[in-house]
Amino acid sequence: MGNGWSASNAMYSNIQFNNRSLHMTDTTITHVHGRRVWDSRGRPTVEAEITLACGVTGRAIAPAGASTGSGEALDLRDGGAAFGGLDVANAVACVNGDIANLLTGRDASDQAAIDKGMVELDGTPNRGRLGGNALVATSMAVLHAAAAAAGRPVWHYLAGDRTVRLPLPEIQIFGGGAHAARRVDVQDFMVMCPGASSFSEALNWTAEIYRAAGALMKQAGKLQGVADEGGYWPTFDCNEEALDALLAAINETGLQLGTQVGISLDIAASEFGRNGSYRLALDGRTLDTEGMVRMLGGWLDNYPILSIEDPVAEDDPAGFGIFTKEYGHRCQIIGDDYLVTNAQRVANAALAGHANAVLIKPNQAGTITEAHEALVAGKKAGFGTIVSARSGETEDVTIAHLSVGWDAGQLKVGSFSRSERTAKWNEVLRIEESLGKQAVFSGWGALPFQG
Ligand code: 2PG
Ligand code: MG
Repeated sequence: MGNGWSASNAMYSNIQFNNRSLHMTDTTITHVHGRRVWDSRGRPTVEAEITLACGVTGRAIAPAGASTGSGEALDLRDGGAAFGGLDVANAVACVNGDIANLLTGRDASDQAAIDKGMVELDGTPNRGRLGGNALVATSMAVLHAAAAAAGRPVWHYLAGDRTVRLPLPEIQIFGGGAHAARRVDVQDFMVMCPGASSFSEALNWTAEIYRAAGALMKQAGKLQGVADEGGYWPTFDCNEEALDALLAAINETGLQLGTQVGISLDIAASEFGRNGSYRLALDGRTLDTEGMVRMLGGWLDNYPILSIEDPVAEDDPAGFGIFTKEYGHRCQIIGDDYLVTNAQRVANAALAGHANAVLIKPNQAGTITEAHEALVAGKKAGFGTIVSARSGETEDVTIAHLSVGWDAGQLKVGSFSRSERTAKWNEVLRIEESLGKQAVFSGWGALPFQG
């Protein structure tokens, strides 16, 4: 299967084969190169390129969040006047300097040792010295190089002989929150199609919903372009109006609510809540934890919602506990800002009953190894595991491979427009095609409750 996969049939495979017949050859790192490239918000970011003794090269680009958890690995930004202080010259210099010195001569196939070495070299709890952006780009590039040396696509290199499933996609229809100037409080209004029979069918259904939502917005005179992740700009007067519009769009397609298609929300409550106090921008209300739980519970009763991410803020573990106890049996409850792709936090939350799913963002952790540890901790706890993009993305498709190779079950990438989003969906389509009859779609089985 891996041998049938060629870099040329992928739009951006991150892998360059200098000699396609090479397999399991010398995986010693001979060259590490960092460069500045640009992300989907037009901001600078870090690309790393790793060359091995056998001649293959792996390449990867760091993404960037806007609604970040305080416990995330810190991106190293230059400050100053240029590009709003967001330049990454220092992070690129770290790749070309300290990181290159550390990794040159090391074995790329020992990802754990590579990542441990970089974390130790950084020496800070938040990756602030070398930069989470420098680390994650390098860590992912090492993975791509090792996979290329093995002659396998990344997902297959990671999975080995284990069975994998194609992920259930979580796709944004309306943007909001920090990705749309806080036009509405909720950050992501998304759909999930667990009733589809395949990954590609789930995309077909979502495409129809996305189209219908755009047409309805246009009809209502409310179409005003798209937000950061490609979901329609949310010209709504209240959060519920967005939910109603989403329902109307799904109904237009004739798909069955609750059995074929459901709604998924990322409340991203850390963006408007602190110390148990939540200020809603739309109507000026301030809710306490109890009020938030009641409002979201009301939405769960009135709409076919299958998943809610960060229902309360990262500093409100008690709120996570109350919400999970009340609704965890019928809804996926995801910790993002709260769990920040950290294995220890996931294990603690599972013990305390504080969520039943975890978002896996490699750049929150800083390295591939740590992101994988968080995913394993989630699986061990029976959590849903969702590999996720950031709101600032690029053509890099690494996460598509992680979602399949790690058998995460779910993938969240943003909307159904903008090439940095469709690059990921399209890459999973290619993987699905390469699997042929062996392709299994996770569907309902990916969710941590009985659908
Ligand atoms: C999130 C992500 C993606 P950001 O909160 O889950 O929607 O946003 O990358 O801005 O943190
Ligand atoms: Mg989130």
